[in-house]
Amino acid sequence: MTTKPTEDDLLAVFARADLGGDERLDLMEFTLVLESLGLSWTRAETQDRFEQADANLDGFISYGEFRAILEAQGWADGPLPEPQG
Ligand SMILES: [Ca+2]
Repeated sequence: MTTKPTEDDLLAVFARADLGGDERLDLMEFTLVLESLGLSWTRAETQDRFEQADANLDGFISYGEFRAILEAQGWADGPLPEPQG
C-alpha cells in the first residue's frame, strides 16, 4: 500500500461508495470508502475523521471534503479539480 490513488481512482471510489447517488457520503458510505482504500480505522476513529472532514457541518462528506482529508493525510496529490456544473 505505498502507491497513492490517482484522481480517477478516487472518483471511482467515491462514486462506488455513494450509494444514494447524491454526490455526498454519509457516515456509513464514508466507512465504505475507507474500506475501499484499504484503511482500517476503528469506528471511533472513523467517526472522528468524518466529523473533522465535514467542513460545512451538513452531516455529509462531499467530494471536496473527501479530497481534503486524503490530501491532509498525504494520500492524494494535486489540486482539487474544479466542480463541474
Ligand atoms: Ca459536508
